[in-house]
Amino acid sequence: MIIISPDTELPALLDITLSGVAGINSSLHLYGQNNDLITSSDNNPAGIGEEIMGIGITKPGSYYVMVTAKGYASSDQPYKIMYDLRKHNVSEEMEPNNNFNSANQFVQNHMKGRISSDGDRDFFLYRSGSGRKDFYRIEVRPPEAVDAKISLYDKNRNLIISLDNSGAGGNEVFPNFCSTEDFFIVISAKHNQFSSNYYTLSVDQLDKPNTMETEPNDTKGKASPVNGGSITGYTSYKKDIDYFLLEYDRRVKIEFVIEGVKDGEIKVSITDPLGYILKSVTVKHNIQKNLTEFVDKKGYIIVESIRENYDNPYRIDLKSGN
Ligand SMILES: [Ca+2]
Ligand SMILES: [Ca+2]
Ligand SMILES: [Ca+2]
Ligand SMILES: [Ca+2]
Repeated sequence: MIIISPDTELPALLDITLSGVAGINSSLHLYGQNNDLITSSDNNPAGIGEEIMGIGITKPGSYYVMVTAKGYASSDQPYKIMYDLRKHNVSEEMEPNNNFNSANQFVQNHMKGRISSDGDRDFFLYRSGSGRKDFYRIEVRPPEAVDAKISLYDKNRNLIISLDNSGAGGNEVFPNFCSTEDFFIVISAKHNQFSSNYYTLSVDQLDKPNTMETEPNDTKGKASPVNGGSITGYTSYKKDIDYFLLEYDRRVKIEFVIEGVKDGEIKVSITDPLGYILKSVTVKHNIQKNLTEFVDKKGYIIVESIRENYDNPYRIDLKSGN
């Protein structure tokens, strides 16, 4: 039993460690005030201990730890349980946070957490609510052993997109996520991948959103409008396609001045009003290429990602002639 006294500064985080016993496959459980199970840990094979990390304690009182062994195995070798109650830092996850209702709220622009067991999912709520289009770079940097995945949900809990572009230890990035309202970020990992090391999750607002594409814009129907004489976009994920809508009141000759993606490669096409490609150019790296085409009142610019780079944008300036 762990007693949390009323003088303890709360919320706090509780870590519990169970030592291993040779030949025993143990599991560790934490129960709360009314004998309700808060969480369990059964990650490791026989002979290796278990850990329960970063459980949020918000109320004083009695908490119970239970240790069980699988099958009928027994041993006269003793085990040890250690626990530590530490101050909660607002930028650390608080378990359990395994569903929308228990999502941890972002206070600063970064969070750290752990995929602490097989199937652990960490829900975070980012409060935006400005009502206008804001753009964010969202990035998770996992520890070496973990192949992380980011899933983004709108405030009504509908999935917007899942990103799983890199392998174990690799960052997952959405360079220009657009939202006008609160959104959820869920961090998870591939089956059987967990670690007692932290990942970090950051959400940084981009400064210059006025010419930025609005994802998702991967089809004609979701094309981003072209505001003014230039557009900016990213190869936002693997095999990303970006559509931009061109609209004029007459047939116009346009020179498209394209600056490619540094350390990336894109294919830029101009289409007729129905979306059939008239002209294409491939742009490697951030070199500049020009394309001139007539747009008969309506057309599309299509930017296809050939080699993604999540750090650098492309830019296209439109110069209309006669
Ligand atoms: Ca976690
Ligand atoms: Ca979790
Ligand atoms: Ca894009
Ligand atoms: Ca796109």
